Amino acid sequence: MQNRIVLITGASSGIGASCATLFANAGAKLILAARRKERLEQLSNELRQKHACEIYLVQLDVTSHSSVAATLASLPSSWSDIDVLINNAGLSRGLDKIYEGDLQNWEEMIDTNIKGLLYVTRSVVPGMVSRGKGHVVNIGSVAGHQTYPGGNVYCATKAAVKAISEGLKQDLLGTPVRVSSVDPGLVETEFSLVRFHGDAEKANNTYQGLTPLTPDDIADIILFCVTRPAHVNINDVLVMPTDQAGPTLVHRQV
Ligand code: NDP
Ligand code: 8X3
Repeated sequence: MQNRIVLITGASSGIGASCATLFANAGAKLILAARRKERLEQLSNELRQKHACEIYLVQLDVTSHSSVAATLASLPSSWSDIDVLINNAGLSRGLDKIYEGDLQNWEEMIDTNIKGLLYVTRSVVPGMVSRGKGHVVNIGSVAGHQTYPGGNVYCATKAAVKAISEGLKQDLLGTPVRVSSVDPGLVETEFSLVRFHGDAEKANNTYQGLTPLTPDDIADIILFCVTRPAHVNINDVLVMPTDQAGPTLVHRQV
């Protein structure tokens, strides 16, 4: 990864922040994107001290097509040739039945997980094609493989990510640009806190009595995917905790 330029969306927390740490350790140059700039600044200060790595921060809301297009088009020339795009920014909101669902929650999930991922991809991939190198890693989910009760719209967004990863791979056939989807089960991050709008008790219950994956586990898999030889494309990795066998099939110690 030495001197490779890696753009990570949603780098202010969880899986994205772990990717920043592991890729910095591997010698990459990092473009870190998220809405919470102060979080990115704190992370980049820590990484610069530990790894002396080069980091470029962008405050970015992936749901805004105009901001995504303008921000990525105006990267300094020394940062514009992105080698690896990690489309990680995403969220879930609520666990309501569809017929009782909150439209604002739906809009936010669809705008972030599907449209945001598409906007960033649309801005970055043409450069990869014209330079003849690049790797896109989309963060899907077990939720994109199997729908669970209350997951409805979130699961639909991750099923869309699965379809987009497959479609992008097909569209890039004949170019050297690679596409991988990394699809985790339960990972302990701020994900559940966001899903339950800051209700820490509900969020903690998600991981009660089991050993969840850590964000570093996922970052490690992403790093593995992008460091295979150029002729190897890992299409999809479905990864769960040992204590999980499906979205709702979980072993908890009581
Ligand atoms: P976190 O809540 O810890 O991190 C989510 C990240 O996404 C934050 O950095 C947040 O940054 C960013 N983000 C959210 N909305 C936007 C936006 N509009 N624009 C830019 N960045 C945004 O959760 P995770 O690390 O767990 O989630 C990362 C990805 O992993 C998501 O796509 C999620 O769906 C997926 N995933 C998570 C699993 C889990 O169990 N945790 C399992 C399977 C998949 P900020 O708020 O600063 O903008
Ligand atoms: C996150 C995993 O099972 O909570 O995508 O939806 S799950």
